[in-house]
Amino acid sequence: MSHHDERTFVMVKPDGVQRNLTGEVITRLEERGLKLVAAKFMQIDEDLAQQHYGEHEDKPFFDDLVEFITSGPVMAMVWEGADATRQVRRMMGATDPAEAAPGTIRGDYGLDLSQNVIHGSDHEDEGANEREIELFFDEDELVDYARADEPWVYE
Ligand code: RTP
Ligand code: MG
Repeated sequence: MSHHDERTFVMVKPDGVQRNLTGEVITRLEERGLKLVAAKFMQIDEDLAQQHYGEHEDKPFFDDLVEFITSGPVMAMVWEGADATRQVRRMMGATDPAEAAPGTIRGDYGLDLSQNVIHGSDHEDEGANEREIELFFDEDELVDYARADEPWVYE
């Protein structure tokens, strides 16, 4: 990991998995030059969902959010790259797909505020990326490797 790289937590939500968009999301992140360092296809239980979305526990939509994110399997991942957290958020687009720009993942595939395909750590929430990575992955599940194209992608 070079000095300007950071890691961010990304998840294809249950709607994205059901709609066969897992590969599309991975392809977009790969083609953008981000590097995959961990992936886990898994079912989130209620306890993990409540921790992951803990910042929203007082919001009226919290119970629906927990129910939705536990409604089917997700693809949880860690991606690495320069300014990765913010870059992924830009690629995701606005939370509400109706407001998300065309060309963004939510703008192209999102259906509604719940079924918005993808989660990414909030770049405006300091340390959210590291907290979420720790919540979903053990240290030894983060794969340390060099990729052949690393020198030219960011230079
Ligand atoms: P996410 O955490 O899932 O990546 O989404 P986000 O940062 O773009 O949006 P956030 O404010 O963190 O909200 C988390 C998820 O809660 C649902 N939501 N519902 N009914 C509502 O007003 C409302 N607001 C947010 C969305 O599914 C959003 O992705
Ligand atoms: Mg969020």
